[in-house]
Amino acid sequence: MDISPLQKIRYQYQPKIPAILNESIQSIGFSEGQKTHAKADEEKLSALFPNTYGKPIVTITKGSSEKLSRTLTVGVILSGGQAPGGHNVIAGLFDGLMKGNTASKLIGFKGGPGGLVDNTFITLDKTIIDQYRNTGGFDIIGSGRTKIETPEQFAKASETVKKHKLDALIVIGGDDSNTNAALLAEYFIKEKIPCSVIGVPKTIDGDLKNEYIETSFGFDTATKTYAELIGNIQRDAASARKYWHFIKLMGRSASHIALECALACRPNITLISEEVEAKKQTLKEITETICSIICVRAAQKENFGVVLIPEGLIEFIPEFKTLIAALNDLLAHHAQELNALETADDKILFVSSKLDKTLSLLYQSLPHDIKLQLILDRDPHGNVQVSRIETEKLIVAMVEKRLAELKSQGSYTGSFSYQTHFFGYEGRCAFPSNFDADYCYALGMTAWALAAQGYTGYLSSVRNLTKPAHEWIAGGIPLTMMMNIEKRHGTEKPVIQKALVTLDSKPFKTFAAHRDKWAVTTSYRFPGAIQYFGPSEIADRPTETLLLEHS
Ligand code: FBP
Repeated sequence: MDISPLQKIRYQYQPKIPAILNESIQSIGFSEGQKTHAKADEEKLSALFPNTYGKPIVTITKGSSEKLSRTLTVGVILSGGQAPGGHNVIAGLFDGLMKGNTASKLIGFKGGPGGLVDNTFITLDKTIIDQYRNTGGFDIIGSGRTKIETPEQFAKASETVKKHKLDALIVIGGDDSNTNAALLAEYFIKEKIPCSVIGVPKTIDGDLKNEYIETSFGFDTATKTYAELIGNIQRDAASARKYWHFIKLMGRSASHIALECALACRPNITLISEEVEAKKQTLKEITETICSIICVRAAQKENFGVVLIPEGLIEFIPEFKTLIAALNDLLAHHAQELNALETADDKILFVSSKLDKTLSLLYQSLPHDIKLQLILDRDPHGNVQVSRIETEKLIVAMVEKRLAELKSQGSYTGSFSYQTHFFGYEGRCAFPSNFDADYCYALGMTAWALAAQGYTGYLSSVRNLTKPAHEWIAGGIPLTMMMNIEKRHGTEKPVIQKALVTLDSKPFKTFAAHRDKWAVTTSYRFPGAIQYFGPSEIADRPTETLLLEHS
């Protein structure tokens, strides 16, 4: 592998970790809290998870445990979308295993959960791990979105576990993948397979969080990467003064990424899906809001600006939510008929004929590309692939149309030229920021400690994250505590609840308090590139979201 100068220097970076994880193996112990409860659907969940429901929260403390020095064979899976820091989770896990007992072994299943089902793996030794320390990407073993759900898949996964005599399986994933981890933990106990399952909270979307999981890893680096790009575009917009830039940002459901970028960059307009849903805003109303700001700025001779659009927006606009739910049902029940149709127009016609009148009219009113994007296959977890729906173009089309009307009425005198962008994949494999490099390494080591102690059905947790790393608190949170029952593919399933942006949260309130000013005055901030070296207040600074949430 040809190595860039930055990569070479980053190899030498030693992640900062909670003080307890730096202790000698003889001084590490565990303390357990009260029995836990899910926030919703408690009865159904305790019936579905008779062995793992309600376990206590675990904190790693000073103490002792003979189990930590066990020789272990551990499997690891990277699951779902890439997020910066995944390699450091594996490095932390590996170093933890070696700290416990140098005879321990780490197996990496290739290509996500599918690798466990099919038993495709590599043994991860020091030589391999050292090539990936502090680097972005998931390429050490690859990732995938296979959902382990059929009895055959569970049986095959168990065969793999037995074949390798795995003591533990570490699932590095988002809400869906950790739901899988919870199901596997329960299944292994039921089948008397002595293998712990520990999850690690990953997703750039930032929606796998709660009181004990302060953030998912990757959110920090991804948002800083997007914020750099947005800042650059803002400077370009303010220099050229001729374009409105419409930027769609990743984040399948929650708008945490858009909100964080708004706080970091102060663009003119940021749409927050959760607010759109709460206020039941229609696409027409959203268009009207954007156009009114464009008009005010045009009157100031500022025919430029920046609009941030969360990629999940479309699912939160009430009329589209209903349409997407109907399309989901339709795709679940008529997939074969639809796939058999050859042309795009035939597919659109077929779908229109199956929808009720109101939804059919809405569907037909959409631009041709959006119609097709809305009926693309769902991912294996039943999610609409919002990264493939060009919401930014839909919004621009609506805005352009409305501005033309306003112009003809004499209430808009500006000129409207636009550019559209989508920032998503650009941020998912960046070199992890110091924050993510440290956090991920600590999460990996914590996963080792929990697994060595024999805990199962837990999510690795490192908190107190706005403090210096040595003050971080490591432990485990029962996965069932974060679950509820939701309808997926038309059937009720236990899933980890997504943490959406809440309108009474400090990050949202801070944004809401400033947005009117940011809309009309050009108040841009230019965050610049991620800094890996230099003063800690810059190089180790967490996100604005985390700082506000813990201020
Ligand atoms: P995870 O939830 O698996 O972390 O993935 C998040 C994400 O990056 C979303 O932001 C995006 O919508 C989606 O993955 C894209 O999926 P894919 O990588 O399959 O195109």
